[in-house]
Amino acid sequence: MSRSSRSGLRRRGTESGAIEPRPVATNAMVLETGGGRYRVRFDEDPGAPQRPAEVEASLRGRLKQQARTGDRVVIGDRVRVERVPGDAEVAWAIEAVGPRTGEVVRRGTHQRRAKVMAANLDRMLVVVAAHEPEPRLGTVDRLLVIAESSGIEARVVVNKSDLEGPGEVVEQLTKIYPSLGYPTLLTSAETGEGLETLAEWLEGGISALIGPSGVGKSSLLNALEPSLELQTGALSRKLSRGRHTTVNARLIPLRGGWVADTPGFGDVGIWGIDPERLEDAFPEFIEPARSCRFRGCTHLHEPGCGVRAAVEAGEIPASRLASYEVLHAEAVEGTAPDWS
Ligand SMILES: Nc1nc2c(ncn2[C@@H]2O[C@H](COP(=O)(O)OP(=O)(O)O)[C@@H](O)[C@H]2O)c(=O)[nH]1
Ligand SMILES: [Mg+2]
Ligand SMILES: [Zn+2]
Repeated sequence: MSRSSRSGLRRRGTESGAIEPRPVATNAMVLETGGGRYRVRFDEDPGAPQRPAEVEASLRGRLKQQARTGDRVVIGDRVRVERVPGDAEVAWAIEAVGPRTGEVVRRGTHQRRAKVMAANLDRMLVVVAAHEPEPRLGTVDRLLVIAESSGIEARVVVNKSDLEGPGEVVEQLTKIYPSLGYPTLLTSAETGEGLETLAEWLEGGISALIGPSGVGKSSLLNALEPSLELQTGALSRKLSRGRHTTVNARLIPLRGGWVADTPGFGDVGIWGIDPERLEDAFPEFIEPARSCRFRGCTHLHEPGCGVRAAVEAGEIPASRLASYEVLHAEAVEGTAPDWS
């Protein structure tokens, strides 16, 4: 399936919360953030054998000014880290942030400001459960749009394949998404089904598992790497939240790659997508949209719409057009439901 360029999908002038990136020579990647401290991992460098592999760093100068006004350095960021001169203790500071690709943005809770969750993601795995919670096609579409609008390769994971649900939606999931070009995998953290393929999907680069609470994202990672001991179960999460436990955003090493573990990464609203560019996040709309009678057809109500004709002809699943309509309205409003 041919994929269009996703650059320009974002509304121009939308504040992404990103620190102004500069083309700098970076030497490290941010692994963990929280409380104004940043754990970074240096790139391998034979010329710097005395340097530790990982250090905790603070932000320096201009970056700190920006950070105070809400901009942030996030996990996955490529950074330039240097020793702070004249410090008795060995101290390190982030001096600059490199340009980002694959930046994931969500709406901040109770605020109209975008929040960058992670930078430089190579792929997103949209995770739903076959049962408990019941899968919804609209949720998958929403999360795929977030991946597409960030220019990130996306795949679909249907976990809890061991549970007997109504089955009908699972059948739709495994039929619809592969036909749209999204590889789709059935997994079970309980029986181990699909885990070897999942491990292959996570190999190399930075991945993020996104999806509603309780679908088994943490369980899947634990099943692949038991030493992670990630907390699982909706109940325990609520308890920890009540105790004001700070959970940092971090990158977890897994099978030669990295997986983003970010609080609040599960339920995301779309942010800053230009309604006119939303169709670009629906790759199967591109071809039929060429035959829309009107230029700039929104595919909502115009006569002679090629996309709606393709839906009527059964070439595009009706659920995709329904999701497009919901997300288009949200993009126009510039808001998203608060899922927390
Ligand atoms: N039957 C079954 N239960 C699962 C599976 N994966 C996770 N669970 C259960 O679903 C609940 C939520 O899992 P969790 O990993 O915390 O979901 P997360 O919120 O997406 O990280 C836990 O009680 C898990 O034991 C699975 O493949 N099969
Ligand atoms: Mg979890
Ligand atoms: Zn149209």
